[in-house]
Amino acid sequence: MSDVNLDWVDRRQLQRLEEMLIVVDENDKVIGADTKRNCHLNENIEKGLLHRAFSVVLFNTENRILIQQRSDTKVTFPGYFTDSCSSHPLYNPAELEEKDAIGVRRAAQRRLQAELGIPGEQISAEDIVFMTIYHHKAKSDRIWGEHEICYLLLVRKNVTLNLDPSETKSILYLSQEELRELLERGARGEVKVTPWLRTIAERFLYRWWPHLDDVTPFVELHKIHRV
Ligand code: DMA
Ligand code: MN
Repeated sequence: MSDVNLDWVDRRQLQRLEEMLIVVDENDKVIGADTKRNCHLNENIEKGLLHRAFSVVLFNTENRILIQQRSDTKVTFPGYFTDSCSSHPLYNPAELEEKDAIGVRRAAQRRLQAELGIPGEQISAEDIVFMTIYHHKAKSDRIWGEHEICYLLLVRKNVTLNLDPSETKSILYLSQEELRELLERGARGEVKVTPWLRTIAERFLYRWWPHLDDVTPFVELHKIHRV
């Protein structure tokens, strides 16, 4: 590991590399645990290592989506514009619990508080709707990347924010048209946009957006989209 340069990463992000994540197979069956560090090294991903994750898309009551710009000191995808909050459930009993995806929804509540400072009482696990799952792989740089079975979670709520600068540099609330423009600027290389934000928008969000009052027809609990 001595050849891995982490000079730009802050201390808290370095400590978080020791978190224990949930290792799964391609059908999301739990097969073990490994560190956040090992799960995100391309050399392990190339051998098939896959972990459980989640993406939250948070809309306010004006139907604008919260987009965050990741901190410049994150290990993967620093400074990129991305979904509202993405992270991983940890390998502990509360976050491993699979009934109604409650473990993943608990993890989402924890990270909405940690990254964006949303008070726990403003978003309960019941406010977090499990929509579907996608399986994605993406390189951040030569060393680091993602390979995840990712639960896509939707929240529609007005919330108060208090950003943690080690996680999140800034946020925007965008209309559908403004998100399209951001992705176009990303495609032209004017801003950096995470590959999974583009995937989520194109595969799911543009279809859901006109129906945010009732997204239940779009819920696909037993499907894993391969993207
Ligand atoms: C990982 O997100 C999850 C996805 C869906 C790419 P992340 O790198 O923001 O994780 P964390 O916030 O735990 O560092
Ligand atoms: Mn990950």
